[in-house]
Amino acid sequence: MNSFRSILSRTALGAAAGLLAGFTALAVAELVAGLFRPAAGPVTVVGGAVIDRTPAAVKDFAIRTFGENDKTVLQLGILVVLAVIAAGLGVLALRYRWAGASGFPLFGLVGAAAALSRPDAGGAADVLPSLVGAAAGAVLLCFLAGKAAAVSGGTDGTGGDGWDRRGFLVLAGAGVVGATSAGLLGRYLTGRQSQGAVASRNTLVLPAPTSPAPPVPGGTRVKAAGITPFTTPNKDFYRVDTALVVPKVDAGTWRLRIHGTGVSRARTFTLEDLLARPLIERDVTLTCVSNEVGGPYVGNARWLGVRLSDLLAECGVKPPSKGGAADQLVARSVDGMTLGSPVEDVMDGRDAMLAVGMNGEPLPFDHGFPVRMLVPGLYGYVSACKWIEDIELTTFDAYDAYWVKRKWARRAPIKTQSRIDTPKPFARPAAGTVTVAGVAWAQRRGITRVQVRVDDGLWQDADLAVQDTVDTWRQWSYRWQATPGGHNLTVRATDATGQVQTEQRTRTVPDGASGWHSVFVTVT
Ligand SMILES: Nc1nc2c(c(=O)[nH]1)N[C@H]1C(S)=C(S)[C@@H](COP(=O)(O)O)O[C@H]1N2
Ligand SMILES: [Mo]
Repeated sequence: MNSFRSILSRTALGAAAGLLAGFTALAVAELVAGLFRPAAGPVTVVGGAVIDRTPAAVKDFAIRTFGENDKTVLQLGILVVLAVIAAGLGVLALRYRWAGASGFPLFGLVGAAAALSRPDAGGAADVLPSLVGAAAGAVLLCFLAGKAAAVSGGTDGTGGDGWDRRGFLVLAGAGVVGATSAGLLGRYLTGRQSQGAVASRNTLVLPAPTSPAPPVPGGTRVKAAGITPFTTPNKDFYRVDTALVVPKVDAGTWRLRIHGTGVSRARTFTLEDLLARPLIERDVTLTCVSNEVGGPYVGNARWLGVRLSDLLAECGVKPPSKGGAADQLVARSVDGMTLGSPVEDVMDGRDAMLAVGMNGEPLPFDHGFPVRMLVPGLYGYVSACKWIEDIELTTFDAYDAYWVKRKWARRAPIKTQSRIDTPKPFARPAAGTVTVAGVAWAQRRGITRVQVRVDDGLWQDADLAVQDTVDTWRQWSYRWQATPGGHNLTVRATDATGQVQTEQRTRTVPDGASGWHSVFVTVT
């Protein structure tokens, strides 16, 4: 009898079998990944492949909407899609066992293709987790579908044959327990592989700089509640990258290769090599090209590192202005990311460095341990390669780096920007004196003036805090005599070349947002 209830319970049974098989597939894949290649778990590689293919506009939307949770949202989305598909395959498998189960290998192939398409793909180990996981899921689904078919074969859908029902439940229960242990074991193995890296970071002692940063001058910090601290603590420093699994690199086995066009003496450096060299320490404000006007993707830290131009000069590299053959330096990370910087900028005397320290400690893993690149004045995506392992000298004509292939500009100096940190949008301050304060930046040029405008009034000069260096942001404040009602506060900065921050609003794509930051408040 195909009563509605029996169809319903058959469907539920099939969906449960599919979900269990899907869960098992992922858990087994996790185990295989843990054994052979942690970065090749199916959700990680599919997520990575999605990120690689995300158009600039969608990426910006994701960053805008989900902020730094964008990666979690992506992975949850993938899991939900997989769950729905697995449940569907389970329902299908009750009727057409092989058709339903063969869906799994199909998705295994999708996972394997995604893995191979990742820039850091290395071969067989990359496809293994998806393929083995899918095979496990398919086999389990065949079994379960057989059992479930027998269970739901009863006349009224309640299952006439007690043994089969018990058999199904036992098998399903064993599946849950087995898959969960496999998944946990995989996670454990992945964690163990990074223990060497964690230990190498814990035991790393950073040498003192040969050229210390001058102390931050008195008066650099504005005293106003709600203003961004002048130095961004590491834990609060924004993070922008494509890595779903943060690379854990062992400092002991880390190498950096410098080679390519115009490199007369190609070399490979160990971390010890770098630490034995003179180290510079500098305050530098790093900015992301995806930062909207008023956005949070900017931070200032005290970095310790090796001067990059010295290293390049030793390898025989000359900037184009001195007859060098390469105009682009392509930095490559252990996860296959590529970032291209102008050789001229890197060698023009600014403090471009291979950084090993951030605010007095080794780089955090999130920020590129053991070594990252940093070029004052350039947006992160054209300069700040984290987990760097290779520097290739080439030309802009010959090679487009990762983001350039995705519609972002080849060259991207940081635009002059200013931001109101306090009051916050839609704040309700009391009438009287209200401190308006924030930060402004124009790395390499420096900030010479910040002005605030209330509604459509005249531009008023804000008080500038003391400038640390031209490579750092500068704090400012303005004492506003606030009158009751709704008001719009707007800020603009002028850099040391005399250029006033443009009012013209542009989007972040292709070379960074421009326009003025405004905040609406209601004075009570
Ligand atoms: N390996 C790697 N390096 C990278 C990126 C990345 O995705 N992968 N993102 C870049 C971008 S877009 C920026 S803005 C900076 C951000 O550095 P942070 O996360 O330490 O703030 O890192 C850069 N370096
Ligand atoms: Mo960025």
